[in-house]
Amino acid sequence: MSLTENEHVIKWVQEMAAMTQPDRIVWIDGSEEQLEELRREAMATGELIKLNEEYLPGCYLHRSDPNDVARVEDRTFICSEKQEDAGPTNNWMDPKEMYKKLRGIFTGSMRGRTMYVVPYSMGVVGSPFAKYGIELTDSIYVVVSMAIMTRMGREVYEALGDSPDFVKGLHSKADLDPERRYIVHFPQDNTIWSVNSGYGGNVLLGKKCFALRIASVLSRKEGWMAEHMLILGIENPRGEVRYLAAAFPSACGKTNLAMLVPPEIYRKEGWKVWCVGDDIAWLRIGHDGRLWAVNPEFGFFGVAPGTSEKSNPNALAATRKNTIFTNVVLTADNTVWWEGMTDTPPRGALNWKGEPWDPSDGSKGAHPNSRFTAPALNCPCISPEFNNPQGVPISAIVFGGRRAKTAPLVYQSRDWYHGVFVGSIMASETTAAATGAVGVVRRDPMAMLPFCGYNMGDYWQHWLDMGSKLKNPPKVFNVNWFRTDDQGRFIWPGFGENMRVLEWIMARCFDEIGATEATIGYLPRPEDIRLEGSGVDRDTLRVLLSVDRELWRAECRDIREFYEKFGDKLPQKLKEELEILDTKLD
Ligand code: OXD
Ligand code: MN
Repeated sequence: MSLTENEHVIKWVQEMAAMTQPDRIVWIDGSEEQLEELRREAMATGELIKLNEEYLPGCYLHRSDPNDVARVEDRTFICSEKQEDAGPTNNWMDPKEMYKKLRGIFTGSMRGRTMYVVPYSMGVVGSPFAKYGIELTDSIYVVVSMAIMTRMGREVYEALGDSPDFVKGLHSKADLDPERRYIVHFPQDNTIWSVNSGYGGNVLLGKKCFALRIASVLSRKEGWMAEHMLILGIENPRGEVRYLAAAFPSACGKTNLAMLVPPEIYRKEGWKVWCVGDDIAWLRIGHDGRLWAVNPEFGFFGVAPGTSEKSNPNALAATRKNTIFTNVVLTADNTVWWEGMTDTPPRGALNWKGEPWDPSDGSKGAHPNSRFTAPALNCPCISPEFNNPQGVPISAIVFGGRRAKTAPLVYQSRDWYHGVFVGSIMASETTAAATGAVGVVRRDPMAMLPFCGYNMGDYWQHWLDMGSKLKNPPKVFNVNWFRTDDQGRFIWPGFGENMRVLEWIMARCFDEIGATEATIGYLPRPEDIRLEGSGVDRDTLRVLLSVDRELWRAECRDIREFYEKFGDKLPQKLKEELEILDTKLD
């Protein structure tokens, strides 16, 4: 029986059911009893495996199809009415044509299955930031994962009332055919259709699809921002908590930074770090003219390999109960393991495909993109403001990437507009972890390249416009934890030691410390970054803060080439910033 009288919801569910033809429709109410019944059903079919209740209470393992283990950017589309509104960095197809193609695939795709109707909120239900969505899916894995990743359940219908203002998500695993896999966004219809995948990033539609791609379009229309950013609070020994939001491309340590453990000398002085979010930030202008942020999600969908007691004890602790693991190793005592969790792989375990695994043959036990889906409230350093419907005030925006030589450890932009330029030229060098050439520079503006639901040129203009509306904009910084020496070894220790850089950033935001003006922006004076206990000496810090003109001239040429893709959508202001940089380098 339907849980709402909202005629827009009912009509749409009927239409989608007429197309996909499920045997039955189940309306998800968010209750623990209903979820428990679904988990039991999924255990009976092998879709979920119950883990050791003593060590991992309420935890399950899920294995995705081996051909379906990651987001598929080449099969992800933004079907705006006009191609130029999707821009040069998105796949596009005429929406009419795409609907026709997808109707062909969805027709009868749920035959013999159940369609679950999943109401969810991105943000605290009823908060000024909140947006609502309904996902129709034929996957129990999706239902139970959405219950972790979002605020899900019948209260969403109460908040929605009879409004048509909800994001319509349709997902079917269909037959998991990679050739007919599509992740498609229709921004003008607030609609997402995802088919032939069961992998989280493609099918938990509240996350990348709604909270970034669709929300980026809505936020431009409505005057706010949807960003691929972590949010963290830094509490100083005086008890003041100051917040920053930070964007990094993948494989740059975003989750580790979001849950940073300060070095011992800082902890002794009373410094603390609070995690508000690890992946997505929605930002609005507050009455005070500052930018305020919420994390619209309710859980973490984190990469498992590399997560350990040493690298990220907070993330590990978050996964110790009520968590779903995907594509990790199953040990003989029914717990989980992945590369980098401990030094010694378990014996007698099954690999991510469920096959007996012999670590000595050199194969990986967990898939490199294996994941945990964990409740945010499990995290020991979750911010007391996590559920604050007003969000937290942002003092700093931090961009970053992985650069061996070019970018210094940290620099500050001259103002908001220069900061937008710094975000627009974000880039990362490829690592040996991925296939393809190592050290190739890949531009990923604001870490939004795969997530911006409209033309990136318009997106930059929106950033510039937001600055004009902010009486008190955050200061904008760029960091690089990945400078190397001539042997290719990292010279900055990273992880918790990054606290030393965050301290400088916050001091700059509150005018508590000076800086040196350089060609690319403001740099720390070497004596202003605290080094006691870091293992880094002042001379090394000088190297970390150095700016090589020749490399930056080459960088300017590369940026110019990248910018050319955007034609007349490239904001004039960014062109000017590039000219200023070019001139300063001469
Ligand atoms: C993620 C991603 O999964 O950015 O968060 O790919
Ligand atoms: Mn992400």
